[in-house]
Amino acid sequence: MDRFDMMMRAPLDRRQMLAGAAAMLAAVPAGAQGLVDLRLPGGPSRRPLAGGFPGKGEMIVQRIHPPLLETPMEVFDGDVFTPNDRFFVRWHWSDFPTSVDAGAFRLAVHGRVRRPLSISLAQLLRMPRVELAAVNQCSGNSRGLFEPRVPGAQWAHGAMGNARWTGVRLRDLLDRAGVLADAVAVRFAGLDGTTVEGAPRYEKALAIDHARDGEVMIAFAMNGEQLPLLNGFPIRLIVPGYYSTYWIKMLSDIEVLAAPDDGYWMAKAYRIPTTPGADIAPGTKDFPTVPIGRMVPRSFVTSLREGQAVPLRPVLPVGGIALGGDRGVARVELSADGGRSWLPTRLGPDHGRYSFRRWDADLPLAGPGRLTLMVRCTNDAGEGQPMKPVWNPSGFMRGNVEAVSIEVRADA
Ligand SMILES: Nc1nc2c(c(=O)[nH]1)N[C@H]1C(S)=C(S)[C@@H](COP(=O)(O)O)O[C@H]1N2
Ligand SMILES: [Mo]
Repeated sequence: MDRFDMMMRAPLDRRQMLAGAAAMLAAVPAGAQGLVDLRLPGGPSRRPLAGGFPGKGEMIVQRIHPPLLETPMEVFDGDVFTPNDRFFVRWHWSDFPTSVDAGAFRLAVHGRVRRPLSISLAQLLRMPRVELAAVNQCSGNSRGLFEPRVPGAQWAHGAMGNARWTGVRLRDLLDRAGVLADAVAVRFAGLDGTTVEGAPRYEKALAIDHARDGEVMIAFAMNGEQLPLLNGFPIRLIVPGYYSTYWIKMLSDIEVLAAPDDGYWMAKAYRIPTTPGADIAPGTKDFPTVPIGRMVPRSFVTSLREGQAVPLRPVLPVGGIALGGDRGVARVELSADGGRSWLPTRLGPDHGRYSFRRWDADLPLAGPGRLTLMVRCTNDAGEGQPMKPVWNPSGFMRGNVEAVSIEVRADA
């Protein structure tokens, strides 16, 4: 028996109970530790910072019903792997189980297959395992920075996180079920229902070749531990390089389809303009769309926060994280003059093409005054980050160069 068997065996006997579930569903937990200013340009910008959500440390509370919890930016400065208890949370409907009986749990595989399956966690744990580092990022991460403002969760940059995922290949499971020749797509759903009569449950689909690419996986562990319930205990789908709208949590149903999924969440929601970068002019009507897919390169300063004062010294250490989208990070550059000149940075260890990568640089300081730092990532396909933000009515796929202003003080 290895450590994952041990880890999952505990909840096979005991339910993973949510002691704090009542607190979560009541109001901002009594443990509200204050307010954080997300510096959003288009509306109220302060949010409560609170601990007390099940399995979670201090988080930025965007919403309670359903829970939308954002990771504070300084967490990303600690490690390229986001701790499970600080990992962001997003649900579409509040109707998800507050406890899951791991012993009774089954994952169904059905539809266009020769042998429909009902898989227990114990069976899943006996299958060949894979491990992969990958960033889970909401399509609407940084939406709160869109100008003009768009409706939806007003996230700053913390609707993302990076973890080491352990699980089984989706392909292996599909091969066991025996996919029929007429299969074109695979649809996924979790244990969550809806809270509105007649509303569509949350479901997403992948094209059959994508589902069978050997990288898409079903994870039962995150950073070596079982998944926090709010992040999808006992298992979730991992779609490396793709926005997390596809990363179905509490995955319980896999249906192989003979036609593309025409359900609400594929046909109506999570669609982007077909233009480069999903960029259109505000107010544009009736533009063609496609389902959102791969992520774009991004990079962030995490060692300094907006408005921070630093003492004048010859060289200022600056650091942060980058992701290449669906490719590895080739280089990260730093500018302190509004993007006119760029300095190379040192890259930290490479944890694979889908992971965050640490970068660090030594910035020479000329004297006191205000400095605007900008950072840009180029991935190993040569794709970089534009200076100008994109705009679309859903607030998806922000990927432009971000800026942080600091104050260099002779007297600080
Ligand atoms: N079952 C289920 N899975 C889901 C969702 C959901 O509402 N229900 N939301 C998706 C979206 S849009 C996001 S951003 C991620 C969030 O993952 P996290 O809460 O683990 O950070 O879950 C995805 N998987
Ligand atoms: Mo999302």
